[in-house]
This record gives sequence, C-alpha cells and structure tokens, in this order.
Amino acid sequence: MNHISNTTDQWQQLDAGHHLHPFTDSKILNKNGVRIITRGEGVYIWDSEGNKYLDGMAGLWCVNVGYGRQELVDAATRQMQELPYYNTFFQTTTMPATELATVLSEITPEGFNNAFFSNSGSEANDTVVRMVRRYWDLKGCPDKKTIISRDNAYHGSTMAGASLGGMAYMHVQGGLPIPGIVHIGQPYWYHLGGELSPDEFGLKAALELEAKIKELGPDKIAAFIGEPIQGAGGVIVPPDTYWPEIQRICDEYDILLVADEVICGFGRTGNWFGSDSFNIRPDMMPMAKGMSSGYMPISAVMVHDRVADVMIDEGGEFNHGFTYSGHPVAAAVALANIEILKRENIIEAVGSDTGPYLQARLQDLADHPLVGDIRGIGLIAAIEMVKEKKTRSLFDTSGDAGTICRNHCLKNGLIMRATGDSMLISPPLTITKKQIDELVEKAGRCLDLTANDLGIG
Ligand code: PXG
Repeated sequence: MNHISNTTDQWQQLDAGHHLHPFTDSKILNKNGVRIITRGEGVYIWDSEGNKYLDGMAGLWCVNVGYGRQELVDAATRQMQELPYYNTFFQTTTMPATELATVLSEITPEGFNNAFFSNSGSEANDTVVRMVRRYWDLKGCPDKKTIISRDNAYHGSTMAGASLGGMAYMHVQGGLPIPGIVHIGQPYWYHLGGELSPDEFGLKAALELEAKIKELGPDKIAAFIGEPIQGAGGVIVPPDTYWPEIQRICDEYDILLVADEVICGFGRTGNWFGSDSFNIRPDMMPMAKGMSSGYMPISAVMVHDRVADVMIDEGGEFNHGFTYSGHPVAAAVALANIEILKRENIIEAVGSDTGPYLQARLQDLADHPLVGDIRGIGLIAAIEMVKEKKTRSLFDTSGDAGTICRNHCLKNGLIMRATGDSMLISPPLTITKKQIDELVEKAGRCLDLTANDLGIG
C-alpha cells in the first residue's frame, strides 16, 4: 500500500475524499473523521490510534470464531495457491464448493440436502425470492408470487433484500418495496404487547399472518420470511407461542417458510441454527456471516428436499447465479471455520455455558434506572433503555439515548450497536466468562454515564 505510513489524520482525509460508506451520512462522517480499525485478536480489535475495544458485535454479527485465526488464513492461502478461482457454472465445480455443500447438508436439519451459493446475505435473499417464485411456477401455481415479511425485519440491502426487509427508512429511498412483497407486524412484545401476556401477544402477532393470507388469498401467497430472532431490528426475541403458530399457518395454507439464518446461524443462539432453537421447520434457510466468520464473503440458501426435488426434477435450467457462487477460497475458509466450530465445541458452550452466563450477568443490569427490557438467547442480546420502566414508555426522541450510550461505549473500549434505544450485543462465540464480565461491567458503566447525561436516576 502506497499510504501505509500515513497518520490517522491523513487516512481520514483520504477516506473523506474518496469513500462513500454504507448507511452513513457522509457529510457528518467527513467532518468528524472516520475511525480506522487496524487489527483484531480473539474478541478484541484496535484502531489506528492504539485504542483497544472489546468487540461486543463480532464485527457485524459475523466473526463467530473470533479474530486472528491462523487456520483460516492458512486455508485461504492453500486454496489461493492451488486454484484461486473457478466458477460453478457450465457443468463445473471445485472441490471446496462441493465439500461445503455436503458439510452444510450435514449440519442443517433433516431434509436440507442442497445449497445454492452466493456472496452475501442480500444475494442469498434475492435467490430466495427467485427460487420461491420459480418453485410455485413449476408446481402450476403461477399466481403464488407474494412473499409476506415483517415490519423492522432486515433481509439485506439489494432491491429484493431491502424490499423483504421491513425498514421504512430504506423503502422511502428508491421506490421500495418491489411488487409482491407485503409486511405484517413484528413479535415485539415489549412495545406492542400492551396489556397482553407475552404468550398471548405471540399468538396475536402470528395470527396477523393468517389474516394477511386470507385478505390477499392463499392462492396468491408464495412464502413467509422471518429471522428466528430479528437482529438489526433490535434483537426481537419472539414469545414462545409465536413460531409454532407461524408454522401451523404456513402448513395449513401451503405457504413456504423461509428462516433467514444470516445472524442466527452458526451457533449464535446455542444451536447450529436459530431454527433448531425455536423448532422451526423451514423450507429454505438463507445463511451468511458466521458461515465463514466474516473472514471471506460467502452465503448460501439451503434448500429443503420439498423445494429442491421440484427444482431438480422438473425445473430444467434455473436462470440465476453469480460469478462467485461457491468461490473456492471463500468455501475453503468456510469449511475451516465450520471445522473450528465443531472441534472446539463452541456451539455447545454457547448453549450450555457462556450463553446462559451472558444472559444471567445481563440481568444484573435489570434494576438500572434506564433499563426497561433485557432480552436474548445464547450470545445475542439487547438492553433496551426507556423513559419510564413501569409504563414501558419510550423516550420522546427515539435513538438519542442509544447514540449517547454507544458513544460512551466507544470511549470506554466497548463496541455495542444501538438500534433506537436498544443496545445490541453479539460478541464472538469464543468469548470467555471473564470477558463477559468485562463486557457487562463496561456496559453498566456506560449506562450510568448515559443516565447521567440524560439526568435520570
Ligand atoms: N439477513 C439478515 C438477517 C441480516 O442480518 C442480511 C440478511 C444481509 O446480509 P448482507 O451480507 O447482504 O449484509 C443481514 C445483514 C446492522 C447490520 O447494522 C446488520 C446486517 C448488515 C449490516 C448492518 O445491524 N445484517
């Protein structure tokens, strides 16, 4: 790199001059100067000024095996030396792509025996839209095109991904959603549950799906898509009654069920997949992030035999795919990553040890005057700040407390992401109990500082 000896200041100037960032107000960023992350080891990252942070977000919900894994570097190096690229079009494959498809079939639930590869969660969800519609065409139901999703869902940033997503602030930019995608409410008891118990509300939220199917006609509805736990939308853990009722409705009306495992997959909830934790029986599972622990971009849609058999036996050519579908280097890294998850029993630890420990330790913050709700499973969690605990009432300007808290976290060496006034936690799955103590202690201190700024407590 020509600019390797630059100071932070010089990097910031280059970045401000030439780099447009995702989901960023560039004018503000360019004025304030970007943070430059230079190194990672285990659960920690460092910036160009030498500041150390506990990465409570595993990058962007993805560095499941932690930073600095030489084994993943070696897997990439070996594959780059042997064959840096070949495609999977034109009756061809590479060994890592085929092996990864096989391994994914082994770790996913019964009946998932085929993988379609792409490079990001968004592309996986674009693939879902095309495959769902193709499936129903092949079944002789060409009118079954509409996909039902949920408010505040996050399924990516491509045209189809953002349309499946339920983020209104994304829809207003670019004329979204695309036709044939509709949304129902989210199973967010803490804000939407009112006087209902969580279980009552879970049923009510699920029944919105049935009402929407009846309103539009079951012969028009192709699929329902949901994250087992909504991630970017604020770590919304549905009440226990929710997924069984969604499953019943999808079965009854012959609607495909798509579980978006991009965040929940690869151990985050203490099982291989969120679908395992919630006993969901999906027909398709888009997955990405933790599949390679973010060391290389790769994603897949795992396709249940119910759909794959039709696509294979009756579909002829499926006119869809990407230059880098099943990229051999990314696939080799994903294989080595899955090997680490298995060999080190990381997912078992999340399910029975570190996950329950994080959730229990977070409860120590429940009495904090700012904290309204603490929710999570395994190593995914949210701490939601509210104006008044008793009435579960929000701050007048949602997001201010979140921004204040996030800034205190950064100053105190902790990365937490804020969605509205919820502080989100999703650390590398290798985090130790001692590091969880450090995370919770720092989070507590930052809540105190936030309360102080807001004049609460
Ligand atoms: N599905 C889910 C459930 C996701 O969380 C995607 C699909 C899209 O994946 P790609 O690889 O196309 O980004 C995601 C991505 C945030 C944040 O701020 C979350 C995501 C991406 C960027 C930011 O929490 N999730």
